[in-house]
Amino acid sequence: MKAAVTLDRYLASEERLNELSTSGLSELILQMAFAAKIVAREIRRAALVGKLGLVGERNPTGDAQKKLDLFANEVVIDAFGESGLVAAIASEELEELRTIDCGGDASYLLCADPLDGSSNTDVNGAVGTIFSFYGRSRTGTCAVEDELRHDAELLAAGYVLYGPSTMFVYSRGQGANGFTLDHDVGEFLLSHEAIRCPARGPYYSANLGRYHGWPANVQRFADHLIERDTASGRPYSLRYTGALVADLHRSLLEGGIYLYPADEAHPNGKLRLLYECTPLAFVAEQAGGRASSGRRRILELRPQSLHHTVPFAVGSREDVELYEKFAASRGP
Ligand code: AFP
Repeated sequence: MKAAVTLDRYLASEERLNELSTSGLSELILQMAFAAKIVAREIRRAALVGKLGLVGERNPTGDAQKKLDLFANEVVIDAFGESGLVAAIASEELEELRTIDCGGDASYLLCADPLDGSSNTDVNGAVGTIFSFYGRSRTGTCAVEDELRHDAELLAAGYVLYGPSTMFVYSRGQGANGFTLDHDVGEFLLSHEAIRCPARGPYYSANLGRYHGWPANVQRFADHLIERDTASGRPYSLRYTGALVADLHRSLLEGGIYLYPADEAHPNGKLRLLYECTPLAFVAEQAGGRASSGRRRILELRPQSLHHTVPFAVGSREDVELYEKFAASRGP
């Protein structure tokens, strides 16, 4: 049997092999993995300790907040608040950036969606955490939001998938690797090294209930995916969980595209560029996939505000490229 490789051992060897700087990034990734273990534990027992259901509030982008949303948000903030490494945290659950008192000179910024897909919590469905770490362009200033909008550098990103097992997938620009939580040992162990996303299909994930509110060229793309054409592997099969992390994870491992275009209810898309689209785009590209707003590569976009939303397509490279062609077309 091959020896199990823990996340911290893997991070150390990744640093050594690629001569990466050791100035705190591994520590931050490990700290996120620690937060994920706490969140995973609470999700597992939520129904038994009164943690299901709504709080009765809405988050800054208008979603109804679940108790687990707030719990996960607090866990993430607590995990980094005292680290001395993070100057500020942007979160889906916080209206404003949370600056850390002791973090004026800290070198990193954290952007996170602590609990993605939280509508699934009450039905025991998959949910996720999305995170990214930016290197600061300057320290000691208060203009952190400005840094995120302009020159902070995305150094590492990843997600946690809380499903039948808990998985931690991250990249710091040297490919994307996945770890599965061994609950008995209490460690994330390497299970998916150097994830490679197939070039295309066979799945697509989108809320088809919104089809009639989509632009005509997006409708044509969805119609194209379900046409019969054996040579190109169509029709694609539909898979949609209501949790972006779970749908993207399937596309990364087995191929396909996740799509949340603009629609009547969300003229600029629903998903948040800073803490949902950008981190997942980074991981997808590191796995050989692609992510796009339809017009531009997601990683070329900068948020104009913390909760800026964009239309989003992510997954297999050829599928996302085809989506971009449909999005650019003027139609029949
Ligand atoms: P919640 O975290 O509010 O449940 O939103 C989940 C999400 O951001 C993403 O994970 C889903 O793919 C998408 O929204 C689902 O949105 P629809 O309910 O409009 O399909």
